[in-house]
Amino acid sequence: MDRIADIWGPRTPHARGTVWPARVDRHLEEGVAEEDVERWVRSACVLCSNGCGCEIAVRDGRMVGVRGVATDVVNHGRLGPKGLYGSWAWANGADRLTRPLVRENGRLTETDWETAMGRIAEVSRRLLAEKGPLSHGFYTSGQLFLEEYYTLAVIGKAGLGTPHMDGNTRLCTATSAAAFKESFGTDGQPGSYTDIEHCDAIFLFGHNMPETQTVLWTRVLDRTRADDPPRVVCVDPRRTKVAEEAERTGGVHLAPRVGTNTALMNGLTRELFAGGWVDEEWVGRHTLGVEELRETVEPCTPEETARICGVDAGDVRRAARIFGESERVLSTVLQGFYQSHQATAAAVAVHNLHLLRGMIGRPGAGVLQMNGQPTAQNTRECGADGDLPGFRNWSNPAHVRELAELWNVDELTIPHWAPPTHAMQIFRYAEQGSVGLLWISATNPVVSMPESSRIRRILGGDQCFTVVQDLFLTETAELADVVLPAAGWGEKTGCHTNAGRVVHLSEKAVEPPGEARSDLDIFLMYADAMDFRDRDGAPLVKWRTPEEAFDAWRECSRGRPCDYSGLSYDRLRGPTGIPWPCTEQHPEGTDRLYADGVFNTDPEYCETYGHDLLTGGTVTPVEYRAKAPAGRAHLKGAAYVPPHEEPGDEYPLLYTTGRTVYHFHTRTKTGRSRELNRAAPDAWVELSVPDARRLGIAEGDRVRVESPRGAIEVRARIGHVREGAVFAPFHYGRWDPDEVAADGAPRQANELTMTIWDPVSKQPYFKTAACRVVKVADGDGPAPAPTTTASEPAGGSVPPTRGGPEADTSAEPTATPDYPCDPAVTHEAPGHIAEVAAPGRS
Ligand SMILES: Nc1nc2c(c(=O)[nH]1)N[C@H]1C(S)=C(S)[C@@H](COP(=O)(O)OP(=O)(O)OC[C@H]3O[C@@H](n4cnc5c(=O)[nH]c(N)nc54)[C@H](O)[C@@H]3O)O[C@H]1N2
Ligand SMILES: Nc1nc2c(c(=O)[nH]1)N[C@H]1C(S)=C(S)[C@@H](COP(=O)(O)OP(=O)(O)OC[C@H]3O[C@@H](n4cnc5c(=O)[nH]c(N)nc54)[C@H](O)[C@@H]3O)O[C@H]1N2
Ligand code: SF4
Ligand SMILES: [Mo]
Repeated sequence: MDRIADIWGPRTPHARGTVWPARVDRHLEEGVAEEDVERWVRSACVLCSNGCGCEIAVRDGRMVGVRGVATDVVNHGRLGPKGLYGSWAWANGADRLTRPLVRENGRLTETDWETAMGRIAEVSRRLLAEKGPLSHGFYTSGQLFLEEYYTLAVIGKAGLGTPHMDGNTRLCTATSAAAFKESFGTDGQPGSYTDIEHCDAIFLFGHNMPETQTVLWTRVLDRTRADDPPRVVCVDPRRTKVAEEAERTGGVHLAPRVGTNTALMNGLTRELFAGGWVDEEWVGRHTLGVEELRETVEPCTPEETARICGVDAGDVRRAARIFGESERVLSTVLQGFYQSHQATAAAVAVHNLHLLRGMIGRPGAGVLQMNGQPTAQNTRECGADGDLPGFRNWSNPAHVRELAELWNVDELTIPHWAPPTHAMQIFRYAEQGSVGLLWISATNPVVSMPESSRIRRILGGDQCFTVVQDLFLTETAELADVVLPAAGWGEKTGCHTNAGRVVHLSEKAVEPPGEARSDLDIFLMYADAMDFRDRDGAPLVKWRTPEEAFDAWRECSRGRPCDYSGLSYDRLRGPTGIPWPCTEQHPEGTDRLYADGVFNTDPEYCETYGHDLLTGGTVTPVEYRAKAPAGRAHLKGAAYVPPHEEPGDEYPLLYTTGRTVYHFHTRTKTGRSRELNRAAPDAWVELSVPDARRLGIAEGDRVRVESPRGAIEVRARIGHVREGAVFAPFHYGRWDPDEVAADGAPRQANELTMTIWDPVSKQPYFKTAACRVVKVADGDGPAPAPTTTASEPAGGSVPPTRGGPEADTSAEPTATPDYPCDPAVTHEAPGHIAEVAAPGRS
């Protein structure tokens, strides 16, 4: 089976309330047969937040393929195209970094670890002596392991004492975390993937799940293609595969104007009130703020919503009716909301819909504020995003004290006098030079941060010494002062937690190339070089191995919402990943949160006292305590305000960006997979049919797309984006494995995006800007965009996207095992699920 052509593989439809059948997907390198595989090593895929349980095939000390784990709760054996073709093949690339590099007379030159780390420690010590800890900034990832983040967080917070630490999770799931905190008191995914098996309707808000969590979408398809399908509602300005499924199931496709999500959500919320679908009794018992919310959304009639969003008022009513009349709705939310205008307000509005209907904490009724990156959850819970580890509240002195005791350091060392510095601000400090050492690990900001020309200038300047820790000499590494070669997935051991809170252990399968070292070892090496100590003069970081780091983290998480105390490496070597919280009392983990209708909003327990969603203004501890939330969730709204950059005469179109199924981010892994790269070898932009006609642009023509900040020249796909909007994939930087980019013209989507962020989550807006498009030259064939996805051409004779012979994979149905945390399995009586009452309802 060619899983480039057939992205989701064959269907295994099944009835509501029954377990998703198992099927094992497998792919081996061309020329390697099953019997050639010497070992299968347990792991979980790190090419998206789904975190599918898998095993890595090893032969002659190399990774040569992968297969799904049938007993894993996350994927029931399945893998998607990125997992099959892209998870391991990059590791064998001839261009891996194998030795540290330091800049000598302007050029990066190979050296040994002692020299490279010596140079970092020298700069670090000098800056500490001259300027103190605020001279240090760390920009990390959503792609390392838990053990690595926790170690980095301890070094930053208790060793150095700098608040300037964040992950690229700021670009990714900061809004998810912020929305959880605002509504429920702390971070933590309420829902479960098993909700797919129990729901009557699925709402996808700005989430192109068919391309970005392909295995989760397979799970959805196996319900929507059954005899009793849930209805699908899609909120996306492009006609994605979600939109097609919405049409098939009698749902709705709402295609709002880019940047108007909050207006749409306010319209839907008002309809719940107007339709009498609010569960007043439950709301009274379990929430705060319903009257304020009712007032906020009151002006947002369907007609007003339709006017702002450019959708049909009848469709707004129909979507609200589906939400209002369903007993169990599952909502998922991702970058179409998080990276767009009024991000936190829009994401919180999804919580509001669920709270108003009392639809949270029971099977089928759940929210998945998705993550994107595989380990983004760990960045957040371990505090590598600047938050305090364990979802502790930096403005609660008792929480700071707990950490000081755990780490045996002075409370005053731990930064808590102001909010942690977000990534965009850290780069501002690096631009000004007040951050004199910026340490970047496992992320490629030259391609992935907004306004690329500015990022290149910041990293290329002399005002800040930069360290880059990566697998490859990326566009970012090329600008560094020191480059550290890291071991990647499969070359080191560690844990990560998926978007559904499921924790997996990824075991080391092969040796890293040359002198590359695990990120954990690199951080430990720095801690040693700096000789960080605790209050008693003992080494601050008391672990050496991943397992010891994990055990230290378990202690740190104990008693907090993300409680790992019942987990161990041994337990994670069992048949499946396990969802936190996992404690002695709940050894199998917890499938969904808030089943008792009690939220984490108690002032002594919560992670934040909250913000005004419109302005980002903070709620003070005194104000918060006065509300006496006592475990009730917060209903919070914000009026819609127009985006900062709206189309006008000069830039008449809306510019938005995102992904394609075949590539992961800046392609350092997927660009090195022949199968994946061939399916989407170069950049493009998507235009609507009417816009293309007006501009005289045909499929495959070369076009110049300009915003006030920059320009790109790429080929045009005439496709299914809504009129007035232009969509660009953000994967393509300067690096070009096959040198297919015609003429070296700029093609990086972020040349055009803005330096601007959400007032609450501080997540930058990659999905709102104004642009213009002009034709540069006739095309010599179709755009290099896939035909199998939302990028499908609107017409014409574009050859279908295929993988070819080496893309051959297998998919074997297997007996479906018992998944311990699936409610369809644990409640023995058939039909029991339908009777599970909402918390507090019975
Ligand atoms: N194949 C693949 N999968 C991935 C990744 C990858 O790079 N490639 N990356 C992973 C990561 S880190 C992430 S964060 C996720 C992201 O996963 P998604 O959020 O699903 O992906 P995006 O393409 O960024 O954006 C989703 C949709 O938002 C829509 N959109 C654009 N503007 C707006 C708007 O104003 N309003 C609304 N409602 N929608 C809008 C776009 O049309 C797009 O279809 O994917 C993860 N999975
Ligand atoms: N315009 C636009 N821009 C966007 C987005 C968008 O939708 N539109 N999405 C944003 C989002 S959601 C995200 S998540 C970011 C992603 O942006 P980036 O994080 O910059 O993207 P990646 O290409 O995943 O970069 C990860 C880097 O880590 C390296 N790496 C992988 N594994 C390891 C490891 O184990 N150790 C070390 N040291 N290095 C490793 C890889 O080689 C790669 O260079 O992009 C953001 N930028
Ligand atoms: S869905 Fe995500 S985690 Fe699963 S195989 Fe695909 S890329 Fe990997
Ligand atoms: Mo992301």
